[in-house]
Amino acid sequence: MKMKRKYITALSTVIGTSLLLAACGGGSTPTNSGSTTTPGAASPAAAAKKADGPKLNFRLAETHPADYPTTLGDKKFAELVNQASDGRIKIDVFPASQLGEEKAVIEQVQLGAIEFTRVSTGALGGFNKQYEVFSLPYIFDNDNHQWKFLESEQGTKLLDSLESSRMKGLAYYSSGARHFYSKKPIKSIADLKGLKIRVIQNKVNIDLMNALGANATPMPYGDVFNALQTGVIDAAENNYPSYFSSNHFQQAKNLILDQHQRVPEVLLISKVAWDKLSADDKALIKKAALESVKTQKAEWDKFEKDSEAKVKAAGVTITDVSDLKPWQDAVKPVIEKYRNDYKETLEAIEKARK
Ligand code: GTR
Repeated sequence: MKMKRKYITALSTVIGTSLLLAACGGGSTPTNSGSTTTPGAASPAAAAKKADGPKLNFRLAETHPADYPTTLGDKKFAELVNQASDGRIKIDVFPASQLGEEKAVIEQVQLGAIEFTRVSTGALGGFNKQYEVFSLPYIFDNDNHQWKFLESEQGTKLLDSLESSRMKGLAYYSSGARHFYSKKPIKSIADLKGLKIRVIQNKVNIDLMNALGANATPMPYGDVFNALQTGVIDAAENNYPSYFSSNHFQQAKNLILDQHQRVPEVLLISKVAWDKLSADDKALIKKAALESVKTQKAEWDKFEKDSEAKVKAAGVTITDVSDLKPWQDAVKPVIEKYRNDYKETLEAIEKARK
């Protein structure tokens, strides 16, 4: 599986997407909505397609496996788009990083080679500075607080600001709280000292690990399991669903519920693909994305509980943090360092708290 994933990623990068599409048994690059293919110009595969088949065929890249809540959200989105367009628009969801790791996928999305993706705002922080705000520690009290902000005017503005990075944000998805997990026992901040901790690549994450006395080691999500196994890293951090579904819990059996970040997910489309769509298609895609949030949230709540139960049953040592204050104090300098850069957003987050 690992080999296959890497192989497909390399294939996609080296020889471009057209061959990959053929290998995957279909797909066509977007044409203007409603337009028909010029007779004679179509590929044999396209010509063989039934006349009443989809006119627009897109790909959606997803890091997580097929049963993960974000993937179920993606699939709901694809289904709603297909229904609302009477089968004219088909979006194929490629789970389990089949189209590449998040950073590589975002680059392809910027070029228009992949049309849709669902990624973490943590990964977007490496491409759009405004998104680093979500990696700041303890800025949200809980999921409700976060959703109040995400659905506010400023939250929507942030989603729209992706256009400057050649993407168009469609909707936010839930992602819970992130916690540290390590091969060695971690019972307090002091235990993080000197640990090599894998993070999603962005500047805030590096500052955050430094503030906690640890060493940040950015690497793709798909490499973390092996890196833990071989001792390249000592620890990593994520939410319950990722900790469980990635099997990281098998390698790093000590989890501390410090809730240092709440980093939402984003469903987005390439600006290249977006600009080719008709106004009607833009509207139905946006509507379907927002409608799919309900499914994703419900699946998230279920999977989060289920993951917690499963890692407990697997014998993971879990340390609860009853007082977050020492953690919040330790990372305050990170927030102060970035306060001016994200002034407007941080104020809106503060407002959403009340
Ligand atoms: C998960 C997130 C993924 C990916 C991963 C990571 O929580 O859903 O999209 O960003 O974290 O740590 O790389």
